[in-house]
Amino acid sequence: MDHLRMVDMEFYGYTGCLPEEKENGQTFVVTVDMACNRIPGAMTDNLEGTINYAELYERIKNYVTTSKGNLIENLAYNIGGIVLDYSDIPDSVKVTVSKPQAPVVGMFKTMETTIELNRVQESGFKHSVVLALGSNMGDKEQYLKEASKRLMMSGHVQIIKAGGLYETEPVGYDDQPYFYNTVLDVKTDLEPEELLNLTQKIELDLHRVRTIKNGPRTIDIDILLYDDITMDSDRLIIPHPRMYERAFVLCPFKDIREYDGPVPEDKSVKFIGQFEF
Ligand code: PH2
Ligand code: MG
Ligand code: MG
Repeated sequence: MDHLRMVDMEFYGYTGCLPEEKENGQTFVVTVDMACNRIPGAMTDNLEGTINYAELYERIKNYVTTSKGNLIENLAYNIGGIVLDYSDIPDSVKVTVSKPQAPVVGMFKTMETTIELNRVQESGFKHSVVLALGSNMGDKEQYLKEASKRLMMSGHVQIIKAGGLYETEPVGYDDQPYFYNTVLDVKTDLEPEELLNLTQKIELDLHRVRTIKNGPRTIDIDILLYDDITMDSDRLIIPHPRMYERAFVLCPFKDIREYDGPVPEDKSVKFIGQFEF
């Protein structure tokens, strides 16, 4: 086995179960150990044949410094997902995350977890999907959080990253409250229509009642992109046909994906903060 290791990368992050950890943050030390039968670049001396650790570093840094989950285990698991997503070269990855300043009274060197992922085991979640979430009834932020939680609890969706949370002017049907909108970058093992069944079930369970088209809703979950497929069935059009006409989609979308196209300016969209799922 060949290995490429990124050792003791230090970041300031906000993962932790206690509110003060999410609020004040602390130092995280991350080691990523990638293994591959033979790293092609070892023979070819060509950067194409290996993992560009500078670029991967930026992705890991971006994730660790913006994520506000509870557990270092989950942080490590998601870093593993980012690594396997970034490059086809590693067959497996071992991620160690430690918090040397964990809020525990007593003497210790660090609090640490190691999570191992290999491609075969993870290939179940091989589809890359972007979901758009919106709510304009009740506790809007709570509805977005609850929907994210239910997606994860389904066992079929892993949230890789969330965009910002935005307060947005209604589009389409004007006489209704402002929305909260965000987008999620997720991995799933579900086919498009199976994923739609799940999102519709979550919408129903969260008391969404369909009355007026484009009218008020506790929660709306739309599939924007699914890998790079295009489809047009009775139930589902992918990419979402109106996504490029809507600033409430494109603003959070730009937080998670490369997008240089135009963003309509006819409706107001106000950034509130990073969406904490
Ligand atoms: N969703 C719609 C129609 N109009 N406007 C805003 N601002 N945000 C939404 O999520 C939204 C909308 C249909 O799903
Ligand atoms: Mg919608
Ligand atoms: Mg919808």
